[in-house]
Amino acid sequence: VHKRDPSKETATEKSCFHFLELTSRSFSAVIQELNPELLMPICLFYLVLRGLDTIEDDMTLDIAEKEPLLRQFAEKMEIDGWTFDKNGPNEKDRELLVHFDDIIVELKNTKKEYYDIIRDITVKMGNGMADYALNAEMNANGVNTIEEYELYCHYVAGLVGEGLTRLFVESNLANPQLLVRMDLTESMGQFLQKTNIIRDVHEDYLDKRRFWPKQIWSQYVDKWDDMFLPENREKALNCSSHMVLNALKHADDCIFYMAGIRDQSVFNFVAIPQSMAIATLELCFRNPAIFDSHIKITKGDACHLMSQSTQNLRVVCQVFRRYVRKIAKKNDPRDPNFLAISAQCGKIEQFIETIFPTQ
Ligand code: PS7
Ligand code: MN
Ligand code: MN
Ligand code: MN
Ligand code: MN
Ligand code: MN
Repeated sequence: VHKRDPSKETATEKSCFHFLELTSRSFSAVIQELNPELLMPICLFYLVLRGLDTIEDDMTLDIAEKEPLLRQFAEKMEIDGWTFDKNGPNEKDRELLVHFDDIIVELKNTKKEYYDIIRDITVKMGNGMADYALNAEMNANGVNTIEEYELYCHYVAGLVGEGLTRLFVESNLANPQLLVRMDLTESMGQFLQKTNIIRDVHEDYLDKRRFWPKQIWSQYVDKWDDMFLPENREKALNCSSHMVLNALKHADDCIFYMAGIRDQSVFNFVAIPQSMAIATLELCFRNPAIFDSHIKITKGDACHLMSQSTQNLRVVCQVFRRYVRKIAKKNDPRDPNFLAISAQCGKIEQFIETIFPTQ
């Protein structure tokens, strides 16, 4: 197991790890245990994207300022001493942007091969976020079609996966074949982001943001606000099942992707968030609490998932199977999505069975 060595770290490296711990819920620990070759590049990749997301999430920032900042973020991160401390952002992670000069120092010490990947993804994500922020501002109604929903998830998570896979292959820690199966990488990001969007529906509603596509929710309610009325709980739950079903279609690909990882520290890094996601999806499934609070898996469950996701693919598949079975058990025959969910759960179980037959 790899360990950081703080006695060999520069002041700006220490600062980067400080902001990593400050801003990440689950990523901080796994990043710090990464193979030394990728430790700093992925820490910086995380901090750059966290900076971008802090700007995207700041709903008090005027769109006239937000849009160009998102589009030009990759240029800002090349300017020595650049920070964002004038009058914002108002997000909880603003400290990171106030001290962004430290991240810039370390970005300049990064191997060109890695830096170019980080920069390329930052350009694409910043422009994608800007497009969606502008659209939400102009139409005041968020995402319409499933295609738009998945394109948003591509910008904020599929692209993260692309950058990470390129870093893993560049450093020889993953099978280069993963580069010709970018659809698998895309699924890794889509699965995490869709789970986040399902779980955060209430928090996003309070921020006047909507990521659930109209194409799906309009099958259950007439107006988005109606989703949150207590008298519509049954309709809202059926709608959330539809969203969970849509997320579950990525599960097979995620398992297949993880089979292509060669390094144990990289395996842990990719598997932990995926296990947390399937557990979170199960927690959200047919859970009315998502419509009025912020729900999270328990510390105990998270601990258990961590230890299981740091072994091997067989154990991670057992985790997936356990949660898929819990979803199948909770599935309600009165839900219009019942049959499709039942079939999808069966499909995932079958897929796991073909990789690891039970006898
Ligand atoms: C570079 C490790 C492993 C092939 C900050 C990890 C927001 C779910 O939506 O703020 O604002 O509520 O809770 C992580 C694929 C990305 C996708 C993405 C960068 C996995 C900025 C994580 C993480 C690809 C854009 C949660 C996607 O943030 O979300 C590194 C392979 C950041 C991964 C955002 C979302 C992360 C997320 P929201 P959160
Ligand atoms: Mn965001
Ligand atoms: Mn965010
Ligand atoms: Mn500073
Ligand atoms: Mn969210
Ligand atoms: Mn959240």
